[in-house]
Amino acid sequence: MKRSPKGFSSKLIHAGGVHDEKGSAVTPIYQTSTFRFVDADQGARRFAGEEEGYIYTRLGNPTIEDLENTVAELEGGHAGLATSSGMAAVNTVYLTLLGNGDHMVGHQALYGPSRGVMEKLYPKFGVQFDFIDATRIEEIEKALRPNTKLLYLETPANPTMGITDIARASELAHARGALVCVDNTFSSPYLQRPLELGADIVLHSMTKFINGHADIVGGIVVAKDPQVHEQLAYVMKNVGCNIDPHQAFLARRGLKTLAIRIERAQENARRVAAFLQDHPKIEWVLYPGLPSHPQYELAQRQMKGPGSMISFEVKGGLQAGKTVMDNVQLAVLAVSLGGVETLIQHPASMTHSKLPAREREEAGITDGLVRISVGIEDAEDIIDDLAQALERV
Ligand code: LCS
Repeated sequence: MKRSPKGFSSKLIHAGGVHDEKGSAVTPIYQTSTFRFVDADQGARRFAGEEEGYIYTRLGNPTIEDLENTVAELEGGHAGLATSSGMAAVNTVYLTLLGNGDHMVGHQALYGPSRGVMEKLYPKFGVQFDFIDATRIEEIEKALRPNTKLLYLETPANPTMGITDIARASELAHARGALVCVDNTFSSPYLQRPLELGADIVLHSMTKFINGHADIVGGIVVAKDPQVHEQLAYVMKNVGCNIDPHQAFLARRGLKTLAIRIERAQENARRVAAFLQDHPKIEWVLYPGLPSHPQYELAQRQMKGPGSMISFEVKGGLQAGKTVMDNVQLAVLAVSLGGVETLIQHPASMTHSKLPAREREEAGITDGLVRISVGIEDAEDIIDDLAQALERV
């Protein structure tokens, strides 16, 4: 196999390591459910693991492998498992690491369903959990128990933008024998690499920055340790939540421009955050690039840049926030994030609406919080759009 280049942007283009026999410069879409064996013995050898090669797409496919290898290399992990969605990635981790009598500690402000599914589905498997404020390291320390198997973090968190010290949290969890998984969706490996900071598993909703074009749903899990990868792979392949080759192809294609997309969106976001912070109709802004962010210094240390996600509240709360969302013209009023287009949404009634109001309140997801995923349009246009919508308030 060819050696991968050192630089992150070069890896975005050249990593993957799957080369087409016919010489296609880009790994093609192997749109097939199954792979022909030359004879019965070869089929048997592949099933026995005695010969490398493909068997059946749920178990592995060159297009999917190219994407998995690339993301694993970008994150500095052993191997990746691409899944049908980000939630499939989250559940692959939960199902692999947690069983009857096991305990998980999670950050209180995760993407709504990442918390909701644990609270609703996993008690029937005997899994115990505590959701705490993981931006406070002492809260993590207090919550870890002898039976804690997983510390589950999302940093920056959706949608509160709270940031956890991954290195310190990992030390604490490891001292108690628990593994650490970080949902790195908001940062992408371009801005933050949790495995290098001490985490054991990193996952993404590839629906977001990795694909970057709001045209597929997908997820990925990358483990640092080969044994953990094998356990995750068993669950993913037998639950059958693999990604489709065509989706994988699009995600691999989108990934090539990750660095330039993030740089541009981040530059726009810095300007949008500064505009919002100075606006008389804005109550508060949460953006890791603003010194007013509660974990500003940690963000500077842990992340290469603050990214392009911003949460804010308009003076007048929910009603005023709705006026802004109903009057934007360039920004798209829609959930999801991390695409080339600017998106705006209301977590309390949309992405986080299934959580009880008390849990949202404790986690800092106020009714007036509006979340914006800043795209790569011209910053002036995004700011003009928000300015005219704010004028209606
Ligand atoms: N993790 C994070 C941090 C997310 O933001 C999402 C989706 C997921 C996991 C799940 O990924 P999916 O299954 O959708 O690919 N976040 C969404 C959001 O904030 N708005 O719509 C979806």
